[in-house]
Amino acid sequence: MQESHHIFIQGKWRKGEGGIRKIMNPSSGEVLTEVKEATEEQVDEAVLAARRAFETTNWAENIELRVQMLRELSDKLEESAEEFALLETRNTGKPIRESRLDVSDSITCLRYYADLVANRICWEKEMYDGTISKVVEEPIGVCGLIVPWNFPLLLGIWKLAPALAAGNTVIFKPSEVTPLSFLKLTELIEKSEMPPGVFNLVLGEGRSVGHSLVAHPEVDKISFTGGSATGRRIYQECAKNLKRVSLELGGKSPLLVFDDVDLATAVDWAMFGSFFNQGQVCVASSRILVHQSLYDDFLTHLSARAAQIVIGDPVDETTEMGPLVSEAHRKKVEEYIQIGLTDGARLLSGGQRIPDRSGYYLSPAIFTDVKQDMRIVQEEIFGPVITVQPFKEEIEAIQLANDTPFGLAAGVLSRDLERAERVAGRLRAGTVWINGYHTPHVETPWGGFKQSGIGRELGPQGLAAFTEAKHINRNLQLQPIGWYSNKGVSS
Ligand code: TXE
Repeated sequence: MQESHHIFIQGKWRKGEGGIRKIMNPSSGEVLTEVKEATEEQVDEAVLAARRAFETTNWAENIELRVQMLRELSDKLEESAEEFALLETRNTGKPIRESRLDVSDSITCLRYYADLVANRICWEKEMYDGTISKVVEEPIGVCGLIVPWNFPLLLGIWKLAPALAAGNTVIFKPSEVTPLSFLKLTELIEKSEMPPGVFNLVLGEGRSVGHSLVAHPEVDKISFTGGSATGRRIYQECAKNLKRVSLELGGKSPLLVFDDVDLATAVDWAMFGSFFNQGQVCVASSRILVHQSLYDDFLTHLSARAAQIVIGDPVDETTEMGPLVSEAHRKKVEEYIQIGLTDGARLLSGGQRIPDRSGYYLSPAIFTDVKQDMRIVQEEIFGPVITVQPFKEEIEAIQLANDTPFGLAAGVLSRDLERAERVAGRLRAGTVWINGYHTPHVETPWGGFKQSGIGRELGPQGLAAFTEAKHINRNLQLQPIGWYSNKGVSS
C-alpha cells in the first residue's frame, strides 16, 4: 500500500478522494495515522469492479481457487499474527491478549469455511415421478460487508470468509474509527492470486460511504454488524429493491446465577461476561440476575473484584481492561450512567474516568436497585456498565431475562444441569452458554432473536446467508409427463 492510498478497487490501491480522517489511539488520545476516505463515486467504482469480477471471472465456479485463496490468506495471517494483534490493540484499545484471540479466531474461521466448501456435497435425488432433482447453492453476487469497531478484524472475517467461500465478490467497509487491521489484511490479499475485483475495500463514514453501498442497485446483498438504529435504517433501504440482508445488531444479554453455584466462580464468569473488551461486545452479559439467597454476597464479591481489575495500557500483558474505543463513545456511556442515576438506580461502584490516564478510560460500573423498565435495563449501553437484579423463582428469572427487545445471548450458571438445560430452552436468545460465557464456536450459528437481528453468522448457516438455493430438475425421458403426454401436434 502506498502512503495515502487507502482504497482498494479492481486489485489496485487508490487514493481516497473523500475527506481525511485521523485514526486515534484510544489509550493515549493521540493520532496514530491519517487516512483518505472514499467518495460516493469511488463506492460506485468499487461496486462495478465487484460486478465485473462476478460476471467475467471464473471465481463463482472455481471452488478449488476459492479454497486455495482462503487457505493462503489464513496462512499469511498466521505468519504475521502478532503484528495484526498489536495493530488491533493500538487502534481499538482492547487488551493485547484479547487481540491475539481475535487473530487466532480469524484464522480458524478462514480455514473452517475453506474446508466447508471444499467438502460440500451436492444434493441429488430421484423424485416420485422418475425425474432427478439436484439442489445447488450458488453465490448471491455482489455483497457489501459493513462492520463496526469492536472486533474490526474478527467480525470482518466472519463475513468475508463465508462470502468468498460461497463465490461472491465483495466491497468491504470497515468502521471509520478502526480501519487499520483490514487495511493490512488487504495488503495480504493484494499479493495473492485472487482475481482483481473479487475483493474491494472502501473507507468512510456510514451515512455517506456506507449508505452509498447499501443503496447501490448493483449490490445484491448487505451483511451488516452494528447498532440497532443503523440496522433498521439499512433494512429499510434494502427493502427498496428487495436486496438480501443480514443484520447482527445489539443485545442486552442476561446472565442467570442460580443458588447452587460456587460464588467465586460465578463472580469470575460475571466479570468475564460483562467486562471483556470493556463491555463493548454485542453479547456482553450486561444484566446479571442473581438468586436472592446469594444476592448480597454476590454484590460484595463482584464490586471487590471490579475494583481490583487491572486497567491500563492495552499493550501491557497484564492489562485486563483498556480504554473505550473513542471519546464520543465514552461520552455516550457516561450519559447512560447519568440516566441510571436520574432514574433512581444505585451506582454501587465504578463509572469513573481514570485521573492519571489521558485515553478514554472508564472504570467498570455496577448498578443495583434497578426497575425492569429503566433505560439502563432495557437499552444497549455497550460499555463497562451492568445492572444486577435479584430473583426468587426460576420462572421469575426467565421472565426478567426475556423482558427486553433484544435476544442475542444469555448465560446460565448452575450445578443442576437439568435445570440449566430447561432454562436455556426457555430463553429467547440466539446463543445460551451454560456454566460459561462468550466463547464463539465457528461451527455454530451466531445471531439474534427479536430485535437483535436477522439471520445468522458462522456455521453452515453463515455460508447459507451468502448463497441462493437453485433447484435443477432433469427429466431423463425427454417426454412430456402427465396429461399432456401423447397429445402433441400431429405430424
Ligand atoms: O454503530 P453503527 P456506532 C451498537 C452500540 C453502539 C451503537 C452505535 O450500542 O453504542 O451501536 O455505535 C456503518 N449505512 N453497536 O455508531 O452506526 C458505520 O460506518 C451503512 C453494536 O459505531 O451501527 C460502521 O462501519 N452503514 C454492535 C458500522 O455501520 C452505516 C457493534 C457500524 O456503525 C450507516 C457496534 C448507514 N446509514 C455498535 N451508518 C454489535 N452488534 O456488535 C453507520 N454505518
